[in-house]
Amino acid sequence: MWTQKLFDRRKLEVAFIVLLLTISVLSAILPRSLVSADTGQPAYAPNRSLSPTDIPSAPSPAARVVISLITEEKLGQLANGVTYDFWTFNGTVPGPLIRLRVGQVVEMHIINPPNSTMTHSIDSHGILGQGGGGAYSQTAPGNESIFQFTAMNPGLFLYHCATPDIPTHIANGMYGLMLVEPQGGLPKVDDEFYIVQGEFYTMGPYGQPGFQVFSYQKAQAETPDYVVFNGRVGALTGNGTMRVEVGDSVRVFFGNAGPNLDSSLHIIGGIMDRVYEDGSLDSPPLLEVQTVLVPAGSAAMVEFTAQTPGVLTLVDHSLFRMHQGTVATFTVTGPSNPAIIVSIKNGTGPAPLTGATNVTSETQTVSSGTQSSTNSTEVVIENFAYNPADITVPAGTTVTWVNEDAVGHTVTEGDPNSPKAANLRAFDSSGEALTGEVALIGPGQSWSYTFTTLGTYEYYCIVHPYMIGQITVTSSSASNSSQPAYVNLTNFAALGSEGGIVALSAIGAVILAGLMIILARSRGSENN
Ligand SMILES: [Cu+2]
Repeated sequence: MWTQKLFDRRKLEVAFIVLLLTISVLSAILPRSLVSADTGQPAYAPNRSLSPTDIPSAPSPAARVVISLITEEKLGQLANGVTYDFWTFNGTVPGPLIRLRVGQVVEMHIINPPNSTMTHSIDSHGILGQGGGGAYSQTAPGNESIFQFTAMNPGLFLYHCATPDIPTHIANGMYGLMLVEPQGGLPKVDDEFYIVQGEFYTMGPYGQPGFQVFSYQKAQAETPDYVVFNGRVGALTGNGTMRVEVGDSVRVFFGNAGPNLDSSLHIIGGIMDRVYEDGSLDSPPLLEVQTVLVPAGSAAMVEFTAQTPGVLTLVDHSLFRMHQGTVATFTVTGPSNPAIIVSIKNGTGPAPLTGATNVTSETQTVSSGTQSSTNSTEVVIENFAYNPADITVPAGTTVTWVNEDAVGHTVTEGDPNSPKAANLRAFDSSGEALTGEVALIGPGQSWSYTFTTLGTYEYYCIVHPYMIGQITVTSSSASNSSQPAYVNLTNFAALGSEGGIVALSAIGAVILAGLMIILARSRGSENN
């Protein structure tokens, strides 16, 4: 009886030790690049981002106009897989661009639907009077307020909800711009765009999938998770890019709703010909401007000319905010202009064979198939961008992405604004279709893919959907028709994880030793 009991006890101990060893080994070998993702039911909600081209082309010529704004609380997308309960004017972030002429009399209707959970209102920085209209427009759910004002001053003005807690209403998306054109109107330009920057404060960190609720604490601490243009990560990149042609005169109505951060508006690759600081349209503009400060609660009208084809990137030059979504792009098409810029030698191609670079020395590519590729090229992932972002390769080319950033990325086929289901992607470094998890190409790691099917492929990074790239695969006499449709050449080289393995193993050993001592003691006391 006693022997039987001891025997059971030992069996239990052995099982327990095996379990602990298994856990230790597993924790050491599991790649740290495995992160959970929203792979089950992707959070879906309508896109509430207002298109930057959704603006009236000219103010109404009428001496008196009627404007209706509906204050709607709407579920929408804050980023891919991230939903948020926006508070809006007319269901979008930003609200509509209100375009007036100076001297115009405006009858303003604020309509708050019955299903709203709170009172809403409007304060426009272009309206004179208490609260900028806020004192005249506090509107309970199911009610309507109407007031009349005269647009006394020309300018580009921010408007926002002015119901307590006012900053909370702004932080949830209730803002837009009111343009009051001067006598004679604005000069005609080829393209106009409407962009408003705003912060979002969520309980979960940037990119955490699913529904996110507002964090009052983070808003009070002024530590946003998202800093976005037009209410959504990636709203103005990828399919949302603003398209212009070489030679176009471009005007941007830019607002900064805050509620906390100032914006250092900058166009990478462009120089702003004219900047109307603080939205002051009667003042002479600043000429030839690199970066303009747009304080929270203000606006700027900027004009530039698209001079060369390519991508111009609009950012807040407090650049780490790019990692929070603060990126927009202009795609400029048309003839190149070598008088302005021309490449003499481009060093971004594959490293020469003789050059011992440490870029790729720490990664190892293991072929899982029999295909032998004659062509290969490299795309570097750096500063949250694919470089070069747009390549054309002959069929049969193996493209290797080398991640030189300090964080992980993916190379995922599709458009981040309308992502494909994992199993429909032509290529995807994340392996999500197979594992249900998003594995990242970690810092220093690389991922390769051989392209054999002709076509143009857009791709992006799942965790930073403003990172976009494009590959065009052209026919090639050298391409071999017997090649498989694709060969996945992958190795997540565990660069720098040796320390992690040692640490994890050490922790496992300490826990194991501790538990064995406890078990031995308890058995000892039992034997006594
Ligand atoms: Cu409100």
